[in-house]
Amino acid sequence: MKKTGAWLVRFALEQIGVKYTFGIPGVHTTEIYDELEKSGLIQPVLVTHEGGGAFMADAISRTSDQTGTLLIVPAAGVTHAASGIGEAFLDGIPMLVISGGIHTASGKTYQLHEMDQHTLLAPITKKTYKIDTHEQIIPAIYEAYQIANQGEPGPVFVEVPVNLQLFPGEVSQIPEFIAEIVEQRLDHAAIQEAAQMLYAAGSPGLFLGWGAVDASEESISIAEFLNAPVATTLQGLSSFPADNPLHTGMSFGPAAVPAAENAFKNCDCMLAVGTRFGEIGTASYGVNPPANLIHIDINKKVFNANYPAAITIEGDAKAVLKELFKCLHALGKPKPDNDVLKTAISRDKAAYLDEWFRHDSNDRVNPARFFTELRKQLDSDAIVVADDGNHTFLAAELMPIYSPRGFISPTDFNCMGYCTPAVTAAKLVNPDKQVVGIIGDGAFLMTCMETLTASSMGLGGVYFVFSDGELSQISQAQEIPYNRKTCTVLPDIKIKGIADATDCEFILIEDNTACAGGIKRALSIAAENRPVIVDVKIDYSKRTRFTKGIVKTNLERFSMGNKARFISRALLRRVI
Ligand SMILES: Cc1ncc(C[n+]2csc(CCOP(=O)(O)OP(=O)(O)O)c2C)c(N)n1
Ligand SMILES: [Mg+2]
Repeated sequence: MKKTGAWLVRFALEQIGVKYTFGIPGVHTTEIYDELEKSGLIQPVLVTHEGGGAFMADAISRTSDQTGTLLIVPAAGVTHAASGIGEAFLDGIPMLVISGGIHTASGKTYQLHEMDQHTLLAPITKKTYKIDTHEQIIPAIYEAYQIANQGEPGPVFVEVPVNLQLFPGEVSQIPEFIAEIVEQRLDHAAIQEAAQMLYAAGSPGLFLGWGAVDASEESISIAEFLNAPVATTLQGLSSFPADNPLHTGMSFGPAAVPAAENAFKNCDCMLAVGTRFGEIGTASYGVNPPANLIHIDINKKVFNANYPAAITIEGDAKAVLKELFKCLHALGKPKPDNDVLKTAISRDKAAYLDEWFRHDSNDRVNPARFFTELRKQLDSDAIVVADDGNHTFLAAELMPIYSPRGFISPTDFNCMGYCTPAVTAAKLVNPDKQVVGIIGDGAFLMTCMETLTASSMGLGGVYFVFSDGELSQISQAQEIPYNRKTCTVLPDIKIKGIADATDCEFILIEDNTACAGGIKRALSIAAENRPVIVDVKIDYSKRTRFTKGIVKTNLERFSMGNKARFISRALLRRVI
């Protein structure tokens, strides 16, 4: 039978359950876009920039069971989208990237949008496909979808040349999609050994990354059985509920919140799940896990990469932890819960919060007051999205997260501009949940136009812009060594003007007294499906534990000579 390539793409995307595609059409994709217009199952979403589109596809994958999908033009669309594809790749997020391709039978070169997209995308995708025939389209898309979701998830790219899309070609069959079930083989001996090591430990602890996000029930059972404290990475913040008394907070080393730092001081056996011990997750490799490190991950490449592990277990976190809990149970009674640990955790958390409350924010919004009020008003299953900057670490330290996948942020690729599009997309696939973004003013400038996508689609996300007038995470890092802020002070921005331009509601929160009312109004407007941009005049004069911790860790690592050079330059600049 004969089918156009565009029809085959649509059929395949419908089969794998794609509900939305993100992108901007061009001459190399209009045929597919026209097909999607006919689809009752897929809605193509027009974005304002493919970079935003890629962050939107990423957020779909992080906050729903769908695989975020891009439909973009070759070259210019792909390079724009590359930031979001890179973020998904380094953060282990499934994504399907479909682009058009240049005409493969015209006999011409120097075509519009002609470039080798595969070489560009190879380092930030799990696999790329260049389609040559109509027959390949459906199987390639099915395979791309499976690869994106199997093992450690990530983006997969498929290029469909425009001539195949436009013109009918012969296909021998139109196969339906049948998901391939990959049989899990668990390493029972290693799991048994891990259970014994944990059970014998005097002070075990859990460290959870994003890879453990769908295994929080199992993590809770194990933590409670062992009466062990639980810390998370930044990306894994939602892997363990912050209202569980064993939850300590982000990280466990010198850049950790005090509850975690103290609870892990004597940790003699660590169960690390779904984390690569990457630079952000370890606060610049400032953590010091015990020799008895048990590392569980779906990707065996992460084992022993940065920290040696005593036991490594390759596999899906949920399946391995289920089995581990069974083994622990078989070893004996749960460890006694004498409340000492839990009391210390809650005392440390309260003291840290109090330290923030007592900080004088000088007529601006105190971050702890803001997040405490936000937590009070949000539902427990609300989704909090962060961007990358000082605001991210403030959120991580001061905003308790209660539900799995209830916090997402661009972590290892660390790409600013993530939050605004991600809020829009997370709201699209979670219409019944509150979705709020915490966005630095610098990051907001990069992708704020995706609030237009929200207003045009009637999506009530709340965009809290932390207006401090600086690229603060960097300007803070410049302060001591350079004593000047080269290129990190932002020009004056009228956030309200952006809200007007994109047809969003606007709220100003100028000081602590405006927090409760401003947040309440924002959430109630959003509940009516109207996006709201909130200009929060935040106070950044108090540093996070994370920032203080990484500065210390990095400085300590400098050689004596370099330390002296940096310190003398800093002193000299202060004198001059
Ligand atoms: C695309 C990109 N460019 C630059 C950086 C470097 N960077 C990391 S955090 C940061 C500051 C972000 O400023 P803002 O969005 O205002 O957040 P704040 O730190 O002030 O909360 C910068 C410039 C980055 N991570 N990503
Ligand atoms: Mg800022």
